[in-house]
Amino acid sequence: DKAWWKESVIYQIYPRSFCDSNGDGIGDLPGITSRLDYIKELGVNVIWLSPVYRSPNDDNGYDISDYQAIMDEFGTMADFDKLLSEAHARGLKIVMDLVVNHTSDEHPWFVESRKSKDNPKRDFYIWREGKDGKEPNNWGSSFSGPAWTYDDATGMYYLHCFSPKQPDLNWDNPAVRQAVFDMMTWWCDKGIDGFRMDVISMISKREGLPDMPTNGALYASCNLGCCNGPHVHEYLQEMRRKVLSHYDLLTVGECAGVTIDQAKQYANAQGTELNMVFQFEHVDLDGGDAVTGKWSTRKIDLVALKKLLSRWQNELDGVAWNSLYFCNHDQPRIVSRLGDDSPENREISAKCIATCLHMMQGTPYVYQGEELGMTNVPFGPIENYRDLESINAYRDLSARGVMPQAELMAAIAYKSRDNARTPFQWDDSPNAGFTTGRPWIMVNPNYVQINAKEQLGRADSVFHYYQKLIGLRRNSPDKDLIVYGRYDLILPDHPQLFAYTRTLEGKTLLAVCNLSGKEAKFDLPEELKGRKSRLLIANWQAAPAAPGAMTLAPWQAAVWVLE
Ligand code: GLO
Repeated sequence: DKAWWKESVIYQIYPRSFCDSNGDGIGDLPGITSRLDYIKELGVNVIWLSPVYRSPNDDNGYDISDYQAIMDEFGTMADFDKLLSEAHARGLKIVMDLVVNHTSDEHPWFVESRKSKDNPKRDFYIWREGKDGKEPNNWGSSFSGPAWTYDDATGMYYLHCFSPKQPDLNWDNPAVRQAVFDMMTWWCDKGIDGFRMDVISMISKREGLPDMPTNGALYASCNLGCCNGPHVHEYLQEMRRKVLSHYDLLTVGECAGVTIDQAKQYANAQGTELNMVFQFEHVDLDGGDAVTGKWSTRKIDLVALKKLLSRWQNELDGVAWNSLYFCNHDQPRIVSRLGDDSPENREISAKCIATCLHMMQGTPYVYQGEELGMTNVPFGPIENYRDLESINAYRDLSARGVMPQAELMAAIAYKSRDNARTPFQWDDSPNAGFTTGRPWIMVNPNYVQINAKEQLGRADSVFHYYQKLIGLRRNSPDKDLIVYGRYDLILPDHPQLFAYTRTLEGKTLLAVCNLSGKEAKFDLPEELKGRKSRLLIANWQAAPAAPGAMTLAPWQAAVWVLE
């Protein structure tokens, strides 16, 4: 079935780093409002805002102390209402981040909960007695250390899958679910257009909170005890009935640990839960082992990536719906990760990666700066990082001597979430035009070369290439083919080319992307020969009007339509 959220392209904003209007070095809501025309020009129709709620900022707003107030540094509720109406006036929808696996420890619910064992809010969180003077089980936090913190007031431990300042809510308590649903309803009544649900696959913990395998690490990953737990689908169906079904929303669940089979349920075409999920398998392809976790400089294997994404494409077709993403506020920059961020190849490889992703079936997400080919950041010493995941990993892994120091720093430089969080590069003025003050995190020094102003003024920029890709999907004669066409991988074992077709009602789209720094030979498969063809988009001038036997230069990508 057709749906507007299947035909959308989403632009993710990390408000802290997008645009600062008042010179305090921190991005804010009026800053975003002042840049809506830029977003409109890119051609997307939806904005996803990372959290803008009141927060002590232990995890940059993913630790919320008041769901119905705006973070002081970002402005006021009046600023939010203005942003919403200005966006709507431009035909842009606003999707909010919904962070309800946990709250801040400064949320009034937790402030009450920790006071006494019989406090009415006690069961809003997950409290347990210690075991033999230690934590109640062996689960570890995603941000290093144990997933439990001892609280003096009552002599018990509370569970936190993330930082100790992010206590997990107890979703088994119907009062918690109702409180969350009421809050969501309040936002929906304000007129927002959807929710991106933070780690929503983790809300239902395994019965009895049992020890889980550590696989040689200090703690068992809390994902094992929390992801896709026994009641998660039941709770999401309840959310659908009580809230989501009353509005016309885009919903996407961030689903750590989700498999294809589970995604078929979360994002089922009957619409009983969510529209789509963010899966992690493809961004986990360059991880380390159970001990080092994500901290590794290993490169993504292209053949593995192709097979994996193709499986998601084929298996969800008709029964669920895919999201398409390489970048977000938790991922390093894709041009540095999968492409080549050297001055010679940065733009062409960024365009090649974009082509490959945007011509697939699913709803594409563009993360701020991705459309400029923004790169990873030469942070240098650990003092220049701001992200608690990176800082904790540095402390923990170096104290335990898990890897040589140089290797650890290289892995953090390559994988840190801060790579995505440096200020948006607006122009080549000081601080990249992001702020007139001192930015809360360093600016990537390459802003002098890589910035929006320069790219808006140049026809062959990465920005204009994204604009074209988005335009093809949003409003072109080939729109339905791009949005709904069936996906088939070709040349599955080719080590350089990511090539596939999309088919709908006798039309075939062919995408050929040389995701490598070497020339690659391509020949048209027999079954596609002899058809009338036209070039849809390519990242080099002399791309042929019809695909045939050819040699693609490094990072070349092109898309044709065969009728
Ligand atoms: C990814 C989130 C991340 C938050 C975490 C805790 O997992 O997007 O940024 O730090 O979920 O809320």
